[in-house]
Amino acid sequence: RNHDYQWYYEGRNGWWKYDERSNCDLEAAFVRGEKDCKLLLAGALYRVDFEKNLQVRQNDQTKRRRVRRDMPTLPSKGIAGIKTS
Ligand code: V3L
Repeated sequence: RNHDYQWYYEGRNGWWKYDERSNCDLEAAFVRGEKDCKLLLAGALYRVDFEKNLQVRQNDQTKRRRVRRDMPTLPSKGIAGIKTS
């Protein structure tokens, strides 16, 4: 359940953590050396491209956010749109 790494996506002025399930899926795909990972997020299908470090919405490819894999202690806005602290 706990990981050495956390995946983040870009918000307006900071980074959001992915929810735990998505984080597990991303990390597993990444360590397997896959080039991307498909995720269902807030009701829409997205693709996270590990080569470009981008999250792209599949039904509107103009909807793009930067992603990063970093320490779980990186300052963040919260988890999957839920603000913390
Ligand atoms: N996990 C959860 N929700 C997401 C994700 C994700 N990985 N990606 C997009 N959404 P788009 P501020 C985000 C949501 O990229 O104030 C945040 O989680 C996204 O939510 O255009 O700008 C916040 O809830 C957005 O509501 O396809 O930092 C919210 O934005 C919707 O999917 C505001 O964050 C469309 O995103």
